[in-house]
Amino acid sequence: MAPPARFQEIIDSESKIEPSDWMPEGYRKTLIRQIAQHAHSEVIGMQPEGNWITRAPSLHRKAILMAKVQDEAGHGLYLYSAAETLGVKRNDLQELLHQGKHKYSSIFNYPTLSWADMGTIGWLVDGAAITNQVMLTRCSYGPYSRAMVRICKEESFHQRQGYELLIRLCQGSEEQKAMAQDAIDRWWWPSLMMFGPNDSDSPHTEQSMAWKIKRVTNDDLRQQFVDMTVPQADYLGLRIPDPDLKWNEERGHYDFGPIDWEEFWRVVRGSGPMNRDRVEHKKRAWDEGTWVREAASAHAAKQQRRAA
Ligand code: FAQ
Repeated sequence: MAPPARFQEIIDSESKIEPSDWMPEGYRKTLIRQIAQHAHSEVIGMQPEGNWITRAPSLHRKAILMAKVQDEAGHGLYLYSAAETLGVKRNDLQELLHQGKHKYSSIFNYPTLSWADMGTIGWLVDGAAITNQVMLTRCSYGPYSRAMVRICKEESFHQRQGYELLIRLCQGSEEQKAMAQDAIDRWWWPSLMMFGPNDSDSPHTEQSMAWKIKRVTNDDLRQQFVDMTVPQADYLGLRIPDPDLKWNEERGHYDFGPIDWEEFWRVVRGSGPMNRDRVEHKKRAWDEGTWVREAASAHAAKQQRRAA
C-alpha cells in the first residue's frame, strides 16, 4: 500500500501513527507546533505558582504546591520528548520560545496576586487543561496520546487540590471568602480563553480534526468546561462574573456572555500583564542552568565511554 493510503488507513481505523510511519509534512508540522506550545505552557506555567511557594500558609500547603509545580516540569519534559520523536531538537524549541517565535498558553501571562489564586488556578486552569487534554489521549499520534494519559492523571490531582483549597477558604472568614471571589473574578474569563478562538476564527481546527490530532473543537470544549464548572462554583457559594450566564433548558447547556477576543489576542501577541517577565525569567533560568546541562552531558559521555 502506498504510504499516504496507509497513513489514512491508520487514521480511519483509530490506530496510532508512530514516529517511524510516513506522515504528511503538514501533519508533522502541526504536531510540532501544538506539542511545543503545550510543553512551553507547562514550563512557563510553573512561574505563577512558583511565586507562592515561599508564602504558602502551612507546611502541608507548601508540600502540595511544590509537588504540583514539579509535576508541571515533568509534563514539560514528556512533551518535549514527544516533540523530539518528530525530528526536532529540544534546544531549538527552547531557542524559538526565548526569541518569542513560539507561543505558550495565554493564561500564564496573568499575575498571581493572592493565595486564593493557587486554589483558583488548580480549579479553573487545571480544570480547563484537563477538559482539553482528555480528548488528546485519543490523538492519532502515539507518543503525544500516551504522554497525555499520564499527564491527565496528574492534572486531575492538581484540579482537586485547587478545589479543596477553595472549599477551605470559602468555609473560612468573610475575608477569606472575599479573597476567593476576587480570584474567580480575575481568572474566569482568561480560563475560557485557554480553549482558543471561536471555531469560526480558528485556522487549524478543521484540518486538525480531520487528522484526529484534535478530537473536539475549541467551542465544544469551552461549553463542556462551563457546564462542568458552574455547579462547582454554586457549591462553593461563589459568583461567576458573567451577567449573561444562564441555564438554557432547550440546549441543555449554560449560555454565557461574549469573550473579549481583543484582550486574548493582545495577550497572545505579547502584551499581556506578565508576558515580558515570564519570558525573561525563563531565559534567565535557562542561562543559569547551562553548567548543569553541561555537567550532565559530560557525565553521560563518561558513562558511555566506560560502558564501551
Ligand atoms: N494561548 O486555530 P487555533 C496547562 C493560538 S497546559 C496562546 O484554535 P489550535 C497545564 C494557536 O496556537 C495549557 N495561543 O489553534 C498547567 C494558533 O496560533 P498559531 C496548554 C493560543 O492549535 C495548568 C492560533 O491561536 N494546553 O494549562 C491559545 O488548533 C496549571 C489559532 O488557534 C495546550 O497547549 C491560547 N490559549 O488550537 C500548567 C493543549 N489558543 O500557531 C501549569 C494542547 C489558541 O497559528 C498550571 N493544545 N492559540 O500561530 C491544543 O489543544 C490546541 O493547540 C489549542 C489551540 C486548543 C490550545
